Amino acid sequence: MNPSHIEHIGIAVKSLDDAITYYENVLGLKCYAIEEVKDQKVRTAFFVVGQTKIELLESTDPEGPVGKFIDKNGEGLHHIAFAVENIEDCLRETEEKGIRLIDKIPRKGAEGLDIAFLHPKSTFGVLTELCEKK
Ligand code: CMX
Repeated sequence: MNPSHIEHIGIAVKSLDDAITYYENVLGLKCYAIEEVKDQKVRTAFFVVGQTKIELLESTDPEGPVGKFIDKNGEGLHHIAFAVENIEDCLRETEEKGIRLIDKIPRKGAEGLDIAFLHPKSTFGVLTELCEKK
């Protein structure tokens, strides 16, 4: 798979506005985009740090993945996303190696990237996302 870099780190928050204030006023980062991803039931806010982004995730539905995560764990680190090339090949190889896929076929995520998730029960407890900019 050989990812080129960590594309982003996803952080689940209760309030996008409150969390943006922290990232801007304390860390001095600038939120450059807010986007709703309807099929994932989240609103996202993005910051750049070097080659990596921080993606804040606010749930728009308690039954969505982030809503359920916060209900169970509270706010915090939700997933890590690796930038890859040929995401379809990566998924096929990953499945052949016995890793459980959440998405067998890539779908469109925030910022128009092709994305797919690997199940945290197969990846040592870390929800893992592969993403490709096409
Ligand atoms: N990190 C680590 N473990 C997680 C997790 C996470 N983010 N989310 C859930 N889990 C664990 C749970 O703790 C639970 O573990 P136990 O069985 O030991 O209690 C197990 O996975 C099952 O969790 P669940 O609460 O029953 O939830 P579901 O099985 O319904 O869903 C998951 C879990 C990972 C399959 C689902 O959240 C999913 O499909 N995630 C991928 C999509 C996503 O997260 N979208 C939001 C971001 C979108 C974006 O970035 O644009």
